Amino acid sequence: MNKIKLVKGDITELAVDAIVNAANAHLQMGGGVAGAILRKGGQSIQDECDKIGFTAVGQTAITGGGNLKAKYVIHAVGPRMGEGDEDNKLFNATLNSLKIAQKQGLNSIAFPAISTGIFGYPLDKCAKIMIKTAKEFLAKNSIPKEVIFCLYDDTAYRLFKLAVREANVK
Ligand code: AR6
Repeated sequence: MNKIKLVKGDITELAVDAIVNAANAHLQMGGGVAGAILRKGGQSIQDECDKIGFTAVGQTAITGGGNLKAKYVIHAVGPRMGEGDEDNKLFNATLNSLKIAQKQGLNSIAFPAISTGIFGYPLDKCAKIMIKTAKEFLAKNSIPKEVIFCLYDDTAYRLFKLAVREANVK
């Protein structure tokens, strides 16, 4: 059965088919998750991003995983707080990551809490939207089999745990 799992820690350490990068529309890997991916995965990931160029907010692009344990990186462009229509854009960024994983036949995908760092989106709302989106996708689709949410600190972990409970995910 396909399922949702929560872990605490550094997403760049996960040996999954794909980790999701909290990207910007120009696919320039800056700080936060993107910076950690670039440091550990290497320049080849940024080079692939440069070839792709622009990706609109709510959309995704996929590259190899470079030196990471993950085979691929899915670059999901989340909203910047204040730009408008943030909830819907975060929903789309999550949904399109799942869709691209499905299209590539990837069994396991790990998400960070998209937009909740440098982009300033509130963690509690992020948890609700991302968990609900994943739950609904998994109910209708058999791939990916496992969706992991990798949370960086205790607060994020607690809020995602709460969202899972509220969404009644087993
Ligand atoms: N593993 C898991 N989660 C992490 C890690 C990590 N190694 N590092 C940070 N987080 P952010 P955004 C958490 O800022 O808000 C970059 O410059 C962090 O605590 O990575 O979408 C990009 O290039 C937070 O909860 O992403 C973009 O320009 C969450 O991951 C921009 O930042 C997301 O924080 C994207 O900003």
